[in-house]
Amino acid sequence: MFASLWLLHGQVSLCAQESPNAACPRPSPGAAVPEPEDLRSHDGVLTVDLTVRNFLQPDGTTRFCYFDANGNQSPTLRLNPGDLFILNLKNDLSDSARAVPAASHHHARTGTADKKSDPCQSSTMSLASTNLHFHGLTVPAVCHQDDVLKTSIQPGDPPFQYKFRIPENEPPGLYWYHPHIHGFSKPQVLGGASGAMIIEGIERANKEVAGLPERVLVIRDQDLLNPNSPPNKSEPVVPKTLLDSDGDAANTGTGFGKPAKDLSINFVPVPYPDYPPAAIRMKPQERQFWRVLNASAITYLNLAVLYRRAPQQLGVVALDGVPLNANGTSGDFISWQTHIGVPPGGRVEFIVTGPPAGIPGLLVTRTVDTGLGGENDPNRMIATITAADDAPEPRSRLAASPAPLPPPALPWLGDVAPVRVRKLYFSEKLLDPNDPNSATTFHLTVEGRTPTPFDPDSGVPDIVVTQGDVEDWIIENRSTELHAFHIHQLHFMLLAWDGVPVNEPFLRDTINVPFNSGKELTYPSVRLRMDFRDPNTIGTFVYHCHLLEHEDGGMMGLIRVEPADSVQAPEKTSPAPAMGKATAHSTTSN
Ligand SMILES: [Cu+2]
Repeated sequence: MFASLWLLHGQVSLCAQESPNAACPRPSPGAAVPEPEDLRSHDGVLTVDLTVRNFLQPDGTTRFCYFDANGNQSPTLRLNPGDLFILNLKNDLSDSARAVPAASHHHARTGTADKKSDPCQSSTMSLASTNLHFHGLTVPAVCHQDDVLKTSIQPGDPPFQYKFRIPENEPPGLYWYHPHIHGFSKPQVLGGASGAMIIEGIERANKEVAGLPERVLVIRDQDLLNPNSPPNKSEPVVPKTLLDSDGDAANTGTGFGKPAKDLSINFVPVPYPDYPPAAIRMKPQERQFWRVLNASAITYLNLAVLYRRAPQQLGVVALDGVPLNANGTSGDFISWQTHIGVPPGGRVEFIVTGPPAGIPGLLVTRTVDTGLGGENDPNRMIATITAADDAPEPRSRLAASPAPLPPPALPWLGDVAPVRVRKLYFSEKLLDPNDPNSATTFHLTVEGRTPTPFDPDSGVPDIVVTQGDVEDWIIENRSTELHAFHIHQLHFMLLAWDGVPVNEPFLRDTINVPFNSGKELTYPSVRLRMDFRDPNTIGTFVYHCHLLEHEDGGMMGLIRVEPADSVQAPEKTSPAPAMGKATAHSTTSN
């Protein structure tokens, strides 16, 4: 396998049009859902050699693939708290990728003279550049660890080494890795550049999952395989499909119609318009622990499991890599749900019981209303779930009698008073306000400042925080589409949704911010309690919308967390908008 892949790759470099599938193989629609290869740490160390490659497809799309040293694609990286992690990343991206248009409004730096420059101080961010973000981990935002601002590896560079220790207090759960090159995140992630990462020991946090077989399911999106097909005749007729300014199918508001992107599950595509489901087999009524990552570039999920069309109870144990009982007071808490929203970048880990023999099961995503300006995320099947006595067990099983995790060292975030409140807002602006199809710029702005797209060359933080502090952030959405707020290096707690307090005694790192319908007097918002207490948050990093075309288009901000004993450096200053809220209104699209 290993040798033949390399051989095929050599051929493809010369004639990318002729045998691209062989070089970056993906399962066919309807295939059994494969399990990603597990790479586990040994004696406290996990060393991984990863190569990223891209292959132009006959339909003009480009696949991006991570291969490990044995030719496995997108392996799951499994580490324990305290383990040393060493990842040697080789950039083997080729220029053929130039055929793929990048985000239309990126602010990429494409320096020419620094090809041999330090990848820790790179000014080159192009479609052939790469780096890694370890989404959800509380590790420092410095080069060779989790910096994405200055780290950029070019084709031809020697393997670049990521090396850090997983913090002893990193919560056990599902994390992930993906490239974070500003301006080019969307085409790379949409092409398949992503993989799961597991911090082991969730059975130590919640003994309800001890001994369960575990299954890692990575749901990605990709360009439509059949973009010109009419919807399946079994679907209700929806108004004519419109395209948004990114060229994606716009929200029909019906739950049906052409989706903006196809989905895949562990790389098995589930293409529009018939959505032939992938196949999962389980032993009848077996309890399994499913660890689901939404690695989509722009697609929201709303997962449900149906047996004979009846929604099943899913026992949610963790969100975004953190067990729901991490507050230390809720015992072996499980939240039973019949559907679970997962934004791009989000993770959910839940207990599912297989169907009885003879009862057909389905994993589906229900429609997500992304707002008037959003993409279409319709109802669709993802996989059948078939019960069979001879179904193979998942490769991995959680420990049966684990030692409990030590109690948290810090007071629960929900019990800490914030030292200040900040307000930020998402907004969009059409280049030509009279042309809804003109280019859009995307902004994530601190209240009172002038909305501008993220400038990777500025280096001046939009927000300066002191390590040790806890703050409340109100994130408003002044645009007509849903956004997914994400911040690197830390987790937060949702306190209020659209002004209404919620009881969520658990953490997230990615949260939907409801869209502006234009029918309310105030903008919709979320209120978040942000945790800057961990010393690993010291440094300069980003917060952004996790819809990658928005991130690439500038919907991102820079934060610096200063050491507790330092004098604070100034934040970015800009004149206040001349007309207050009127100016803010003019920045919304439509
Ligand atoms: Cu967004």
